Amino acid sequence: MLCPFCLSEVVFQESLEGIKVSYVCPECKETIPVLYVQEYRRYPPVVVNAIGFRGHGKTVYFATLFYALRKQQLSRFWKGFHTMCLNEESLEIVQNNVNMLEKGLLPESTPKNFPRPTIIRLQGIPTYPNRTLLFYDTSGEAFEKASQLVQFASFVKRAQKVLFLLSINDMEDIGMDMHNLLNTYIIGMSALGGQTKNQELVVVYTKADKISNYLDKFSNIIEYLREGTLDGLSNIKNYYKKMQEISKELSYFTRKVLNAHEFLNAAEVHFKAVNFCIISALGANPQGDKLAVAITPRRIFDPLFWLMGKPTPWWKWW
Ligand SMILES: Nc1nc2c(ncn2[C@@H]2O[C@H](COP(=O)(O)OP(=O)(O)OP(=O)(O)O)[C@@H](O)[C@H]2O)c(=O)[nH]1
Ligand SMILES: [Mg+2]
Ligand SMILES: [Zn+2]
Repeated sequence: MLCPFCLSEVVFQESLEGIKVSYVCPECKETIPVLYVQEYRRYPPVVVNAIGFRGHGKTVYFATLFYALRKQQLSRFWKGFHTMCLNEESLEIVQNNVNMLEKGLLPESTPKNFPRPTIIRLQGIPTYPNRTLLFYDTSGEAFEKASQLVQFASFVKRAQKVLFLLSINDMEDIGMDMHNLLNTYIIGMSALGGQTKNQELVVVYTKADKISNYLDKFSNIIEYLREGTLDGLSNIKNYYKKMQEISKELSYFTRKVLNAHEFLNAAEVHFKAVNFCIISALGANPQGDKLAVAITPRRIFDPLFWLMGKPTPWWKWW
């Protein structure tokens, strides 16, 4: 089983103290949530990662995702849907993020260290099997140098799909910055002994509310964003099809508008697949470190669906 703290493949050690059962990782000695171990096969883990430069929206994205999963009453669209935090620490993180956003506050820049995961189960999304999501968020500084990535972001090696979060307005030389991030990632992964060829890359353009000037010829994408986050969720199969369409348009946008030719060419060679999506976690530009209006996230489930893969009818799960 995958240890959520050190990401080694291990057999957890069980110990009984009176009637209390606990599990410990033999590698990192962390205590593992009991439900994680006992129901590992029913809720397999997915490594949710966010790779990107400082200030490009990684932490805010995760915060709004926790907010949406907890507060947007998704069971209106998906009968039986619910989330479950697997330890106290994760529940606290989720609650703190929800409270913070409701008060109109934003998270601080993330310190550079090997992150502890936020562990959340998802259950009841139609056509998707149950999953345990392991969210890892570290400082963008960890992605500026391959040696830093190896030290602070080695969780990427265990990810089947990797999310590159890129804020177009926060890059000086877009094509080169994108290419540099990819290059750093590829060197880091090779130093970790990982194979990017076995991974899928998902490029997530963040802060979409700030890039309308880039998108003026892409009315389909503007309309898709305008419709919000919840539109279309009740029909996952169609939702996924639409995501694929948007991905193709964003690939074209990356080549023709952003001129990120080398990034695209290199990504296609080094990854099993490359897909694109676009989000606005906040829905509007904040004023300093505060929100001027309540958050209205746009399309923030798309990266999550790309991570979880193609929806499959339940009879094909076996
Ligand atoms: N307009 C707009 N601004 C955003 C959005 N998301 C994040 N921001 C702004 O970007 C800032 C940085 O976002 P973070 O999520 O903290 O960035 P990060 O990638 O985690 O940065 P590090 O932790 O330093 O690596 C926030 O404080 C917001 O001001 C968005 O959807 N729209
Ligand atoms: Mg951060
Ligand atoms: Zn461990």
